[in-house]
Amino acid sequence: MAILDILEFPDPRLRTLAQPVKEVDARVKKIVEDMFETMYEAPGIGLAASQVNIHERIITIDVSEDKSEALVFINPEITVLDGEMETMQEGCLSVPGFYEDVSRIEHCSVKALDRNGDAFEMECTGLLAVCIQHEVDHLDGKLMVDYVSPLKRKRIKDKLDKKHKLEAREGKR
Ligand code: QAP
Ligand code: CO
Repeated sequence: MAILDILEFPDPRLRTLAQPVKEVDARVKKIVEDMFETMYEAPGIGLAASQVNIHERIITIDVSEDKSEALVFINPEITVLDGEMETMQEGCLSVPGFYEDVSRIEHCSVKALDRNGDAFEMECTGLLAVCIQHEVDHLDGKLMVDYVSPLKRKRIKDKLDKKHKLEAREGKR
């Protein structure tokens, strides 16, 4: 297993449209294992392959308190189950240190392949519903910051640009 580098906003690679996985083979299983290791180490509750510069439609999520509910969604497809919206403060490993209110569908269903390549469907509400929508956005090149005002987005960009310059000077990135 390996811990992967996480791309951070405003890295343009985060805007790449991820491609569907053709076959859930050993290569894909290795990506899933590395994504879990990276996500748990961060620590985070959700990670999309796009965030580790792998532009394939793979998501790992664990919203449990004790890292006991590892979920894998390969080629996920979301269907809306009712029109209710819910606003939640979200964070993102690609936008470290920032937490913003985002409004999303409260109740959805997700069809996907699991880590063995078997199809499943899951109804999602609450934090899981928010998280799966946040991660599918990543696969489509969309970020949490796209939901905030342009002024706020600019402030976040400027602060992260500064952080990245400091890290470059210290040889971290
Ligand atoms: C997406 O985000 C999410 O800023 C997953 O310094 C988050 O795991 C969906 C993290 C909240 C719904 C609600 C963020 C870790 C982790 C940071 C994450 C940070 C360290 C974010
Ligand atoms: Co994110």
